[in-house]
Amino acid sequence: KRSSRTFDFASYHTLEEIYDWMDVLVEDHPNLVSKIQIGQSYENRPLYVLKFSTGGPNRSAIWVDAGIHSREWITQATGVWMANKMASEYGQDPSITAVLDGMDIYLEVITNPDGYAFTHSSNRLWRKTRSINPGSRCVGVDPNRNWDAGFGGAGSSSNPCSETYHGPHPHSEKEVKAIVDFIRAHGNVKCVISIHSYSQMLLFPYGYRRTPNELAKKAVKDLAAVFGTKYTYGSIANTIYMAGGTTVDWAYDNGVKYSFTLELRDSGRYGFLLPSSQIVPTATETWAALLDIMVHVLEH
Ligand code: ING
Ligand code: ZN
Repeated sequence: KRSSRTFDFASYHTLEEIYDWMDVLVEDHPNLVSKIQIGQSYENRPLYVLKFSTGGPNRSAIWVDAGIHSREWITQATGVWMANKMASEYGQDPSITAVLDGMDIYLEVITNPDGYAFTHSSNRLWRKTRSINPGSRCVGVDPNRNWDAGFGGAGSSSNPCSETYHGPHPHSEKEVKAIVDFIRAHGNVKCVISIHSYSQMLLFPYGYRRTPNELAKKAVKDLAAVFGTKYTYGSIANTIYMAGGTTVDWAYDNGVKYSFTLELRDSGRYGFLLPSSQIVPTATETWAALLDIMVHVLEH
C-alpha cells in the first residue's frame, strides 16, 4: 500500500507527483477526502479538486484555490501541505474538526496545470495559462484577469503578450470557467480563498467594510504569532493595486460574502523562487490565518 508518509512536504514537486499523491491521500482517508474532476485544462489535463467532507448533502462550503498563477510554487506546495494537515488533524484539532463537522472544504491545489507543467519543462517564471491566442505569437491569458467582474478594467491588458492579458472574453479560459461552473452549480459556497505569492498580504474586495477588516487583522496577527512573519491587509485597491477580472471580485459579486486573496512569502528577496526550506514554515503560518477565516465563516 502506498503511503502519504513517503511524500516529502519540504520539496517542490511536479504535476505528476502531486496528482499521484492526491490518490494516496484519498486512499488513506476515504471517509473524509475525495477527488473530484471539475473539468479539463486547455491542454486537456484534468482539473482536480480535493473535497473534505464528513457528510450531509450540499453543505455550505469553503473554496480554496492555489496555483492559478503557475510560477507561484509556494502556493501549490502550501496547498499540498494543508490538504495533508486537514486530513490528519480532523478529529484531533478542535478547530478544523468543528469546521469539517459543519461545512465542506474544496481545495484546488493546481488550478493552472498547463502553466505548472510549463514551469517545470520550459520557463520557471510562467504565470499565465497556455492557451493559444489567434493572430498573436504570444501564448496565454492571465487567469486572474479573466473573470466576469470588472473584466477589461484597470490593471489588466488587451495585449496578448502582456503578463496581465485579460483574454478575448470573460471566462475564456477553461481553468476559470470550470471554477465558475462548479461554484454556481454548488450554490452554497460561503467563502473563497484564492492563494497567490508573493508579498505577504491578506486582501479582500473593495466593497468590504468592517467585519473583513477585523477578521483580517486577527488572521494576520495569528499568522505572525507562528514565526513572526509580517503581513499587511486591506482592500485590494488600497493595499496592492487595482485589477479588473479577478477571482475574489467575481466571487464577491456572485454572493460569496467572505472572499479573500492571500499573497504568501516572501516580500521580495527570493520572490517566486522561494527556497524549499521555507515550504513547511510558510504553510504552517498560513494555516493559522486560514483556520481563523474558516472558523469565522462557520460561526457566521
Ligand atoms: N498578485 C495578484 C495579481 O493577480 C491581486 C494580486 C490579487 C490583484 C487579487 C487583484 C486581486 O496580480 C500576484 N502575485 O499574482
Ligand atoms: Zn498570482
